[in-house]
This record gives sequence, structure tokens and C-alpha cells, in this order.
Amino acid sequence: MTDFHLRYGTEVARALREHRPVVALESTIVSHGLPRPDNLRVARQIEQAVRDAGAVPATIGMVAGELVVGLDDAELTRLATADGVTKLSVRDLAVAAAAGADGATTVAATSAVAATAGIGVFATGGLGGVHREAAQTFDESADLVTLARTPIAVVCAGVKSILDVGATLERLETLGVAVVGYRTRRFPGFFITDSGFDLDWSLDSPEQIAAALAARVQHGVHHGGLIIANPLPTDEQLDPGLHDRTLVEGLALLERDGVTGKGVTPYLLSHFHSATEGASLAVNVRIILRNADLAARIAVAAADRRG
Ligand code: PSU
Ligand code: MN
Repeated sequence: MTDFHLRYGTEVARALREHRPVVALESTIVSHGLPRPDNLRVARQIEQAVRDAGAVPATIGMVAGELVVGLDDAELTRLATADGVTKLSVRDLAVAAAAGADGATTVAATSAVAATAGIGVFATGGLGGVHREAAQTFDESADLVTLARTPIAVVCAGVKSILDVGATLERLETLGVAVVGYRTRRFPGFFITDSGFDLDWSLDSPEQIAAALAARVQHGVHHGGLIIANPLPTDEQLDPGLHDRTLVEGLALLERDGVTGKGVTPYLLSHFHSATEGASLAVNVRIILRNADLAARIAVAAADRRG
């Protein structure tokens, strides 16, 4: 967990004090994962989806070096539209804070900050993971090791399909991060419903997931994350043929342009959004909104259990 000074949005501070349901949201999808100008509109829609399901949204990000849990609309607008918003993983937080930077937090950084803030449920699109060619490049998202040590439930549509899904699942197993499917025994493939990989566990309701979270606390499982994999219905997925073609093309362009490091994920996502003429963007937005809704219902069920 982080030891940073956190500033809380007014509504989030009150909700946490009153033990009402809160859902953490990341800002990297807003600043680096979705194209402008749609990103700001979508960021607001995600927060609304959380509210509609009865919880308080806490979008996390860094504004002028200050880590904020529950960005207000002006701060959200700033991270969505300003130039020079840095993508911040956990390792970047202290340096960025000292530099007074504006920054968007990844799954890793958002999880760490949310857990420190006492928020137990987090919604995102797709997790980072092991990249293809990782055996040569060693490119594995810090999302994985962070989830190994951070007690948080993350609702996602699996890992981004641009990754090596099988290797990512193996790493999650090694790292002791639990993975459950929401009403499925197949791991979702982000833009596509089914990645082709099986899961050991499936839970069927927010109440069951809240019970699993309570059992973790009872059994002293305080170190790691629980991934709740929430697939898109097949009639809402990106056409799998289009998906595969776009991916092959994107990977070739990545190599041509020599993109590495933290630029890889935004580059591939942006290639998808332009090459599919917005089809992948619409799917990406659906994924996030559905995950925000499920996360909020889990947070509500967890709060109901606490009474
Ligand atoms: N999922 C999305 N869009 C995104 C990301 C995830 O639908 O933009 C971001 C998340 O913030 C995730 C990050 O933590 O990509 C992973 O980046 P990297 O592979 O560089 O760790
Ligand atoms: Mn990487």
C-alpha cells in the first residue's frame, strides 16, 4: 500500500465516513485509453453508472502533485483535456508528487491508492498483463505484481486482448491473485466475450461476490486482489474477425514505430479505435459501463452485509 498524502473529494469523504458503498475508478482510461473528446463524456458516464447502481464514484488521479480520491468535475476535465498528463503506475507516484505533476493513475496505481483509502471495490475496462513477446521484452504490466500485494476487488473484462492472455493467467496464479468469472467459467477477452481460457471459479451475483470478500477478511487474506472477470454478452462484442485483423496490423505497426514501455498499451488501443472506425471504442465504453455497474452492486452488497 502507499503512504501518500491523499486528498478526498467531499462526497467520497462523507460516504467513507458513513460506511456507504464507494467504487474506485481509474483515470488512465480517461487520459490515455480513450480518444478525445469522447473521453471526458465517457468519464462522466462511468461515474453516473456507479451512482445509478447506488454507490459513490471515486475517480482517482493526481492534480498538481496531489493525489485525489474523488476528482471533482473540474479536475476530471483537466485530466481528460490538458496536455502533459502523465501515465502513473505505482512507482511513479512519489516522483510525480514531488514534481507537482498532473497524472492519470493506472490499474496498479489506482488499486494501491484505493486500498490505502479503504475502498474495497474498483472498476476498470481491462487489466494490464503479460505482453506478447514478453519472453524477449520482459514487458509485463505492473498491474499484476501490484494486485499480488493489494487487497482490492477489481471488476474488469479480463485483460486487454492485445496481451498474451495465457501467460497473464499463469502469472496471476503464481502471484496468488484470485480470478473469478461473473456468471461464466471462461475468461473474457476484453473486446471479445471469450478469450479461450477456462476459469476455476464462477460467482453468480453481487451478493456471492460480497460473501467471498467477507470470507477473505475472515480468513486473514489481506495481501492480494480478487479479479472479477465480467464478459460482454456475445452480441455486444467486437466482431472477432475484425478484432484479429486489427490486432495483427496493430502489432506490426508497433514494431515499425519502435514503440516500447508504457507507450505500448495506449498505442495499440488507439490503433484499434481508429482502424475499426470507432467500433472498438463503442465496445470499450460498454465494457467500462457494465463493469462500473457491477462494481457498484458489489459495493452495495458488501455494505449491506456490514449492516
Ligand atoms: N484498460 C482499458 N484502457 C486502458 C487501460 C486498461 O480499457 O487504458 C490502462 C490501465 O490503466 C492499465 C494500463 O493499468 O492500461 C496498463 O498499462 P501497462 O500495460 O503499460 O501497464
Ligand atoms: Mn508495459
